[in-house]
Amino acid sequence: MDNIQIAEMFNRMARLLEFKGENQFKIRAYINAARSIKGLDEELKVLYINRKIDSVPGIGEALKGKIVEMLETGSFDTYERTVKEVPSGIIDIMNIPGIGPKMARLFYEKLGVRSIDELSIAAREHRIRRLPRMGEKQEEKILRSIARMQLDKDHGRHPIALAMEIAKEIKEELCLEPHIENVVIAGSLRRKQDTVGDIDLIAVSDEPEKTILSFVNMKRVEEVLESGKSNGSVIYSKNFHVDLRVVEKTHYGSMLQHFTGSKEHNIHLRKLALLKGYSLNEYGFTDKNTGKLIECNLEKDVYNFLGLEFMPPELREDRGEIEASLTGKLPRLIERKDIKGDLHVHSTWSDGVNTIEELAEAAIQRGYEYIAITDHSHSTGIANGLSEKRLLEHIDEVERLNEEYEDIKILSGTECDIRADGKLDYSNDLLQQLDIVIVAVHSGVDQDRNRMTKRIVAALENEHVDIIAHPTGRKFGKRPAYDVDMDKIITVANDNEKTLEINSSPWRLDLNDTNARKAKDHGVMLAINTDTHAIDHFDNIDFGIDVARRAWLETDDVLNTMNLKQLCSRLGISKE
Ligand code: DGT
Ligand code: CA
Ligand code: CA
Repeated sequence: MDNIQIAEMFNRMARLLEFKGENQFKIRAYINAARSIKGLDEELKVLYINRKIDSVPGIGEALKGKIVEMLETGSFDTYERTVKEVPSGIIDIMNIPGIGPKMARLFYEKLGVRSIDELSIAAREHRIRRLPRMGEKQEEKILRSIARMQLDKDHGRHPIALAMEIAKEIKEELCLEPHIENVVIAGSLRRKQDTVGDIDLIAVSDEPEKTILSFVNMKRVEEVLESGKSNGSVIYSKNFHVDLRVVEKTHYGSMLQHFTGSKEHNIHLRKLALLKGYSLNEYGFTDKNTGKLIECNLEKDVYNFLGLEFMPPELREDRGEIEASLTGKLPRLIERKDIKGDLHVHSTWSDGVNTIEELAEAAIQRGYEYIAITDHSHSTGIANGLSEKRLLEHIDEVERLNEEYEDIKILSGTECDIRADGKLDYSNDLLQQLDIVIVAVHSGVDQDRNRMTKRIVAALENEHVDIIAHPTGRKFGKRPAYDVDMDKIITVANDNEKTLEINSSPWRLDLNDTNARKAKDHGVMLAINTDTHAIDHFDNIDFGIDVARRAWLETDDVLNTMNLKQLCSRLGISKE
């Protein structure tokens, strides 16, 4: 940890204590210490290594102890305990500009508000303005701050698909150098997060300085931020920040593990290590008594040393994976080979660029057992949606093609609009004639939470509906998710045995990992679909699988891992 991070942690602690209404002296001590630390010339890390923490002025003994704890473990015990006493969403609320601990406490005590979501609901229901010292203006200001925060959060982050392309390009360029043995992806990109802040790479080489030179001199580097002995940092084209660490083989496993993160996962691992009497960092385990360093050249050795099974990077978020590993209960994550077909595909009948035949051929090439052709319905007037008459012709055409193809089953389907009032674009009579019915919201996306939730619930309660596509409607860089009560959607989906989609388009990735995990935990099935509009889009399935893996999904959780027979039985399709 560097000085800024340590100071920030003390500031956070002060805010937590203030929220809890603790003693002002205690709170001031943390704030003052944070200020002194920010003013230091030397890094505490360095002082610690040289055993000089005692010489730092303006900080009491107790807080110095906490600094040492942070340097060794990434956190400190009283912080961890305090954080547990405060609902986790409260910390997010205190981070909203203009809202401090006192206001957060007021909202919590008077309105039971425990998260930004709940705060935003309370403001929209005009419950904030009725509180003491609050009013209409404050209420509006809070809503504006929340909206701005949401955009800032996405700002500067890149969709995984773009980051992956850049990372592969860099890897190719660097691997041409004779002194570089390999380049591997780490950080959030290796964990397959849907967006990444920056790209983290590890180069394996015996010549670190030469490797860094190659890195900072790559063709498309626009600015060099750091060029150290074994680490570099650059701005690459398209405004990508890229970090590189050079590592020798002996501690490759330790470095890869550390640099893959997440930070929260690493902090948890370090705690386990400390319990065993070791400190853990990117170089390996250090025995606290003897000072002896144990390097891991394989990543799995880091986990095994702690008595854990190796775990896929997608799980490393400290969302229960370490506990699951300790009890041998890690999920067996879904893989590409488990996918048996694609249930959301557009053809030239609406706004796709390929004919049904071309799509069927491409699906056979991929080894699929089935695809569903789900062209748009007509209400939005865009996307060349099908009228009732054309839909009937579409059904006939699919039936005719099924006679032709032996290697694949083509399901006749629709992506039917859910209108603003929750009604569907086609009559039940018509929907009944289809093999599969996907429904989705494409218009009126600004509806308030209540109406949007009711609208989707109404669609889920229609007996002919099978899947809801891209359930929150978010599009990176364009619009955030609709305001919708996802818990309610999940409950209704479960009651009615409906499937929620993970849309694999890299601009959507919707549901996201946390919502998909929630759906799984409530027994709801998911379908990983590509929403293909051109045969190349079938490849996007990998991005959907990434989300599914981050959501802990196993084959049983995913509709399109079923073989054709199982699928037909689940969808109630009699004709095979
Ligand atoms: P990003 O870039 O915001 O999408 O997310 P990450 O996870 O790639 O974060 P980044 O690039 O800041 O750091 C890469 C990894 O390095 C991170 O996942 C874990 C490790 N790391 C970075 N800072 C810390 C830290 O303060 N403590 C610990 N324990 N690990 C850290
Ligand atoms: Ca990163
Ligand atoms: Ca980084």
